[in-house]
Amino acid sequence: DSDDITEVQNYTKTKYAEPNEELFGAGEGKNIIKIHLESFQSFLIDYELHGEEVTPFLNSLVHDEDRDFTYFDNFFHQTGQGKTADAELTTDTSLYGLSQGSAFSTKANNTYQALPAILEQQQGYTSAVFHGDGKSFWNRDKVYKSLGVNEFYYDSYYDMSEENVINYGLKDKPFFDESIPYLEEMDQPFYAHMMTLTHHHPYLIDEEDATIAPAETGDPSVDRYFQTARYLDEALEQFFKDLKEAGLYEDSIIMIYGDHYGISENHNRAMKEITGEEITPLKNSELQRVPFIIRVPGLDGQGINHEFSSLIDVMPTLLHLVGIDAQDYILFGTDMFSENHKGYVPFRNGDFVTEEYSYINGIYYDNQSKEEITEPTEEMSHMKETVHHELELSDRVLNGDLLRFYTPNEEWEPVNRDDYSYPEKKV
Ligand code: GP9
Ligand code: MN
Repeated sequence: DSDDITEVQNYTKTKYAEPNEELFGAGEGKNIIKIHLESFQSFLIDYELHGEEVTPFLNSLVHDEDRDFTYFDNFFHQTGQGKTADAELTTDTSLYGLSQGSAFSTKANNTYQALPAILEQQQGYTSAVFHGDGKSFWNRDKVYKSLGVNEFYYDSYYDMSEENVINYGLKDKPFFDESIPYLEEMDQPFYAHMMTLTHHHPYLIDEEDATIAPAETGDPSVDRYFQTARYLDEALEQFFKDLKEAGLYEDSIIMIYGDHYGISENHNRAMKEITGEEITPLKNSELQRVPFIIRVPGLDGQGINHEFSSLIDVMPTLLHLVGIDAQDYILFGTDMFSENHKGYVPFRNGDFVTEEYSYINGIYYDNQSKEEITEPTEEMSHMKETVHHELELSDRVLNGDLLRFYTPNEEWEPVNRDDYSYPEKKV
């Protein structure tokens, strides 16, 4: 009830990190193009296979001489069973996914105070999601109404003929290519969420799309993982060219993130070959890094930023960049550019990592020495309690539909689901 929301509110208010003054509002009025790299883990960045870079284009953004981009190399995903859907939920609401099942499936009709709705109400943004799969996968057509997503471009908006499709749906190259005209038509400023799909387990790829030989571990999905990553990298490079040609690049915040791991613990033998290291529980947690890369027009990038950060931090970071104070909202993350950003990363199962140490399966490890910490400090156990409390509060918000009882500010209007519909494309 409303007492519960007060407790949550007290917690998130205390956690709040005030914006970095230089960056607050630096992207005001700019389009936001948020690019979801399916199943993309950070170990792919700069990885060389057969003496070749796997993702030369992404690497060029990371090592950008012109310093347009900032790459967070200690950024983690926090998804649970909801996988992609959890990454969507977390980046658009700064809530954690549920410990079991997916909130997209079970909490579609909840009240949310999500990024699309806030951007529209506060700054007149139009929002859209682009994804080359059926509209009801992960219950998206229901959930997006609650998030306030104005338009949803799904399979019926794309040419789904056989040569364009593999695995779950549309290949990334035609996906980006066919999305450009829709982006051009959108009212600006817009918030566009581009969700790729080809780099998804079991990493199927047609021969003509494979431009790097598979790895040679003998584990087929690990071996192909590099081929679909290369394909995604090429698709992205072309998309950047097309955005520039359409005049949509310069004036847009471009944000790229990986949604979750692609190689599970079932592939530890092959991953030992790939990484040259035994996949211990600690090493596995290190592998939960996914890329976060961002460019804000008119602002110099920072090159590589080592701040420990995660999907939960995306929404407050974006809000501050466009000049909306995150303080009004119930958000569990903090602005990654803030001096007071909270650099601990809770995983959905209660494990967590910080810059110095990690807590995995009930054991604390020193990140440097990789050794078990046999006598954890009080600060460490306190951090564990904080993480567990935080996850529990987030669960309470979802399970109790608590945002019903919360009014962020005078301007806030609860989202009316009836205002949204995602009809098939008219032909
Ligand atoms: C399906 C896609 C995959 O549309 O988003 O979801 P995942 O299996 O990664 O959760
Ligand atoms: Mn996914």
